[in-house]
Amino acid sequence: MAADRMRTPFKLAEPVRQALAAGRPVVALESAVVSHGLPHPVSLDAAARLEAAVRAAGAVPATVAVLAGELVVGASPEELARLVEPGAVKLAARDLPAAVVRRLTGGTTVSATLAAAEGAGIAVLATGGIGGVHLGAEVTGDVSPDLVELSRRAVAVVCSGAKAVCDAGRTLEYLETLGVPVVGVGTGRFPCFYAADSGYAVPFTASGPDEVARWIRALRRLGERRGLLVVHPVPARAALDPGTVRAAVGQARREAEARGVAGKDLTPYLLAALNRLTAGKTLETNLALLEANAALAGRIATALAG
Ligand code: PSU
Ligand code: MN
Repeated sequence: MAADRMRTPFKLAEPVRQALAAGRPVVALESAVVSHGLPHPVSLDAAARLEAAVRAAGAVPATVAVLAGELVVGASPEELARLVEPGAVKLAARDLPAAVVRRLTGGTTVSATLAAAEGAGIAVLATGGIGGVHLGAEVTGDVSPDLVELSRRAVAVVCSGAKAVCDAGRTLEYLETLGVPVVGVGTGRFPCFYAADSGYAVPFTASGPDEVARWIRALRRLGERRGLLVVHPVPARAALDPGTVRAAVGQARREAEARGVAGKDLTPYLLAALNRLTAGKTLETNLALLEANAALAGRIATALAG
């Protein structure tokens, strides 16, 4: 047991362990969206819906979280409930050692979830939007560690582009610099989270989950240990008008600046502000795209296992 622990510094839930051992499809889900991205208690309900969407696509969900210093891959509903309690923190990849030493409890961002997924041998991860190059990064230097982690973990990430508070063009440039392949599913455009088109094209379009699975296999055959960014636009029925989003993002950023919000507190602050400024519309859209991305990730994992 002790030796086991040293080889696998995380707790693998039994259904996830069994699926991985049998070569059945598994999808990793981040949990910063539960602890910090969505209001409580809606966020717990959303976590359950994302897991259900993965299951409906034929795969096993593995929501990653840190509970009292233990990295858990495949958190139970009871474990996830601890992420909406006071004191739960937002954990990026670089925060994991601190979380272990200080026995913290928190939601993992895409960067930390990528580290856990690769360690567990999970090939596909789903999220709403990755962190990217923030608007104004030329001054603040705020570039999400999600991008760097994507370039060094052999995990495909399904998302609706970068969060609306990011600069889509600069995010795409940075992904190119890092050597992260980007592929659109059912779109030739880089999505803008709440809106389907950021105004930028993606380098390649895949016809569906089977073709994405072929991309993942090709990366492996090439001996690459880097990720793949799979972008999937928000479902049309839930998409918001880009102009409305841009105006709300501008207002939210001005508020954050006036209050001196920065660093990893910025994203949660902006998301909450957007929800308030759009009278809940961004929340509805966020839930719709999260669910659609979880379902697509499940289909990709299934195609990869088949
Ligand atoms: N997208 C959302 N809600 C979120 C996030 C993304 O709709 O809460 C989270 C993800 O966990 C992502 C993180 O990895 O924000 C990025 O944060 P930062 O910009 O601080 O790197
Ligand atoms: Mn940041």
